[in-house]
Amino acid sequence: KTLIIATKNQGKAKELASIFSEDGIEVKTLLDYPEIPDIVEDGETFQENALKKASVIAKEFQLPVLADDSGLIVDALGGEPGVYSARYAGEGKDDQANLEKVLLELKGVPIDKRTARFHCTLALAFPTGESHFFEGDCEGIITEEPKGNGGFGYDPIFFVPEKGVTMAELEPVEKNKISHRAKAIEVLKKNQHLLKG
Ligand code: ITT
Ligand code: NA
Repeated sequence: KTLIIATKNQGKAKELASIFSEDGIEVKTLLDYPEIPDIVEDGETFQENALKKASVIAKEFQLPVLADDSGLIVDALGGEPGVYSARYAGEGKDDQANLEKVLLELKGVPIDKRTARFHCTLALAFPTGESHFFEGDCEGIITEEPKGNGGFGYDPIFFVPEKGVTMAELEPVEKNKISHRAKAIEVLKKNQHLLKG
């Protein structure tokens, strides 16, 4: 059984493949179809962007398609970078530049005001136009320095209180138990019937 996921993000693709493999579901992503052009993410919400990615590819493949729109929400920054998480430091800048910008913006902000959460919206779209959303969050604190080499994106500056380490210091299997992405997939798995047929 194969599920197509409309992502070109290496880190996401790896985590999604690992989580779905527990249920014997094989994942294909847009990394397997390099000829497909980038989808412009101009929505103002995670749902808008996730739905756009999923529905464009569902129409293209004439199959059900899942998409993941996610990001880091920092309370002291009024919710930024939020839906702009992938391009916070500017178009074409990498994950390192994005996390450095968050650290710079938070310079001098005390630990108790550095609360944040990762959010994940999954959209499941069908060629008919039918669609469903599944969401997950993971609470944390933004550190003052990056730590750890695991995961991707903002993981090195995201401290997970119940684990006592950053998301990037967790083993992949540990991250995949507690992450926003894992939680959103848990909700999807409670609606397994949507994946049948
Ligand atoms: P696709 O649209 O191709 O899926 P993307 O990287 O553009 O890939 P988003 O638009 O959803 O994805 O942006 C999400 C950004 O939020 C991503 O680039 C990371 O910087 C960050 N992010 C999402 N999930 C994360 C995680 O588990 N750990 C760390 N950072 C994460
Ligand atoms: Na994107």
